Amino acid sequence: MGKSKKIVFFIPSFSSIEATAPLGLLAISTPLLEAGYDVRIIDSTIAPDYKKRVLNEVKDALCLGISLVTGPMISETVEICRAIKKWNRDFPVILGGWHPSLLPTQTLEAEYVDVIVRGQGEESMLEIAQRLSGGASLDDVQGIGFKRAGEPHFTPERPLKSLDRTPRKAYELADFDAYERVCGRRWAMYVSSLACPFNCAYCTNAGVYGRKWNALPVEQVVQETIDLTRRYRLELLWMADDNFLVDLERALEIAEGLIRSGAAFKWSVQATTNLTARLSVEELRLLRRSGLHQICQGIETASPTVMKLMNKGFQVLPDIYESTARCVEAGVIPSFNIIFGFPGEGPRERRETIDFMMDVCRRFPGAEFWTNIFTPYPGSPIFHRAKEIGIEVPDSLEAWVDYFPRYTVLPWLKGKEHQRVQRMRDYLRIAFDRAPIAADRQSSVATAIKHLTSYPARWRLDHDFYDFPVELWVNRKLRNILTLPKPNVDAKPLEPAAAPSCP
Ligand code: B12
Ligand code: SF4
Repeated sequence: MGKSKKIVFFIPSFSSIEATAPLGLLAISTPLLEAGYDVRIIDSTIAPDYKKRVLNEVKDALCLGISLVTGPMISETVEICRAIKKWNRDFPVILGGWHPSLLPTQTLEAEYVDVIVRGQGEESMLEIAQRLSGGASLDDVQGIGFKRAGEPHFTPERPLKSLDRTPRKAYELADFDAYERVCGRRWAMYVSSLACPFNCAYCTNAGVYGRKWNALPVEQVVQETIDLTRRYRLELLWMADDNFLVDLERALEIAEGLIRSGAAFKWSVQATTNLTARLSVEELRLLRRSGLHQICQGIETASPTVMKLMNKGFQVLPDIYESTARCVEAGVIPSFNIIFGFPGEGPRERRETIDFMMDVCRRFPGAEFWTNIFTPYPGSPIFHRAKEIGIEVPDSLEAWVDYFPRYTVLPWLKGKEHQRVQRMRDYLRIAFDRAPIAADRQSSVATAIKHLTSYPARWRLDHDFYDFPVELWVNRKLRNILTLPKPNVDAKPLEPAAAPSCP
């Protein structure tokens, strides 16, 4: 009997209601589909009975592939791998994505992992499938690790391919109805460029995609995004590019192309503050007319000392004020990320950041901030100093399960001070309005209460006073009582359906 041409992919839940199709798996599916493989994707975010589904689908399959990043996704990964090996210890299990790419040796050491793929997976996964189909050795597949007689064996690195040389993503495998039921909004991610020329100390990107920014041609982006949004009736595209604005002219040409083609969807991008600051009001208006509604920018800190430690020398704070004013004038939401607790940040530096945030939000209603506590991810430049800064590096795949959020409590930010920062972040959440991608399921009463408590929250943030947090208590209670129920979600099995034609 010939080997099966069915490949099963699993993606563990991101534990996020900002649910949409997993691009990594859609990317590696295309070459397989083109080569005649039958691909099934099971996403635990939309399939509560994911374990049963996986075990059912693998029965007549060639192999199972799992996509994961560092953190909670590892929990379901291990659960599924163990279940597979209990059913059939010889069934091939392949792990790909950011975590296996950044920690290949340790990931492959797990007894239930047979193959790991480092970096881009389109060609590697196809070649693995072909070798498994033909019963051949994996020796000549670049960029992977596998076990031979139980011992880990790694092949030479696969050279990075520029984005324009990678295949389209198999969006037709995604069940957008199910994602919409979880998220309340119908949206997708799209990648128009790869890599980022900068090298922030906390960022893992250079470790996988290098620093050579490269992009798809303007015409392709315009045509694909319009086709995608019409075909799947998507209201929003979130560009997962690390730094969309590296080539300003290209960004403006995309906007012109979208307007010319009558695009009717919203889109948002991520870009550094210095590149956003190059846009004039007219250029921002052009982008707005094409549907751009938000530019997400990683300020991360407003302390010059911490900025230097983060290797963010390219960031100029006064420029951020000016570009925020221009964004607001043009109707594009300036959305900012902040990281608290980077090594070297003390109460004084933190205060500089809070003052900056409060000032920006007051001067430019509509600007929004999202805060995090620093987690040192493997592959980031600062991770090389993990031991020195007191981070205990997990010694097995499973030990990374709770790395995030465990390492939001840091050796230099713990106990009362950590509690204080968390409480301050809670006050920042209610002090100013922000709009998540997922539809707001709060009732109008809860929203009104949140709005009322925003005033005392601002006073507290101004005075650095977070004791007796009654407003937080009120908000939490109300959210529990008044938040509208989330629908029960289950997806139809994702089968390789023929892509519907564009209207
Ligand atoms: C979109 C995104 C999200 C979305 C995901 C939505 C969704 N439905 O997928 C959301 C907002 C939910 C999210 C959450 C988080 N994210 Co995120 N996210 C991204 C982002 C911007 C894009 C990912 C993407 O789709 N890329 C496009 C696809 C095509 O590329 P790819 O994923 O790299 O896939 C390729 C290869 O990796 C490989 N591959 C991938 N999977 C597989 C599987 C197999 C079997 C094989 C063979 C190959 C393979 O082949 C693919 C094609 O070449 C990346 C940054 C980036 N530049 O990629 C960060 C990133 C992946 N996220 C990251 C992090 C840290 C998080 C959070 C932990 C953040 C947080 N503190 O909350 C959470 C995770 C929470 C959790 N529960 O685990 C880190 C991961 C670092 C790490 N060491 O793992 C990244 C790299 C950002 C960064 N620069 O640090 N994220
Ligand atoms: S600008 Fe963003 S993507 Fe680029 S290195 Fe810094 S954090 Fe990473």
